[in-house]
Amino acid sequence: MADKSIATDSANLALPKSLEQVRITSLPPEAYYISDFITQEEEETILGKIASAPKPRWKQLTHRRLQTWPSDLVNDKLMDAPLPTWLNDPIVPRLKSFHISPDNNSDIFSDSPHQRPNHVLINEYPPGIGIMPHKDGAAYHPVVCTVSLGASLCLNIYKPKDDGTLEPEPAWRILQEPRSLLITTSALYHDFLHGIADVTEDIELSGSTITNWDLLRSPDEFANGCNVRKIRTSLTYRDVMKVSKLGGKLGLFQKK
Ligand SMILES: O=C(O)CCC(=O)C(=O)O
Repeated sequence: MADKSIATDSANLALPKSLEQVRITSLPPEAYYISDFITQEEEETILGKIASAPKPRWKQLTHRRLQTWPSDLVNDKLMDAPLPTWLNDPIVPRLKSFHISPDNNSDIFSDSPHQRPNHVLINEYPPGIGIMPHKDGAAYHPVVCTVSLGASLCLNIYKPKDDGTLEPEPAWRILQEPRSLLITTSALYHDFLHGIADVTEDIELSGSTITNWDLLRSPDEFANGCNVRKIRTSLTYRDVMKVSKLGGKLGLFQKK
């Protein structure tokens, strides 16, 4: 790995020089997986910040809770406000540091309206809890960067059938380890659905069932074919297309 990789900042991580090196080649275009995107220390710091957020920051759903930063969308629009520093640094500069390929110096957000993610959704999944298959919709530029914290789980990718219903079984499964980054974009964003099963164990894990197996940090950890779920928290970074400047000026929708 050392000859193909470069540490892009002071965190001493062996990050890829270009995303092409970490493309999940068996998936429709495009998805990328970087197993060591943040350090253990960075993971602990972010989890600490999430835990110490004021209680009203949490939105409690039936089985899952979430935080939205800097605020919820209103009619698909974001009130202009910066991300808090602990969500911006080191993650956003690191996302912007990857070239798409050796002959394309653009970064993954070069074509997005604000050239960077302006919104982060924090989802907390206890064991047994997932999220229904869905598409992310038109509010966002079609680049999704998901940082996983705390534990591993499988993200399922579903093909819609011609009649609009779903195949019952996922077409692909992506295993996301703690501290990893998954980027999904293009056809994978527009044409396929993603979801997380409500299970306490991800089973039948192997090189033939997990589409990013070759890119995992620790495939040996799943050598028995099983991942026992623990609390997994995800940070979903996206660029919301429509931003209202008024909110920032008036200080609206900015919870502390
Ligand atoms: O937590 C994840 O990895 C997926 C989150 C997701 O699909 C969403 O928030 O739309």
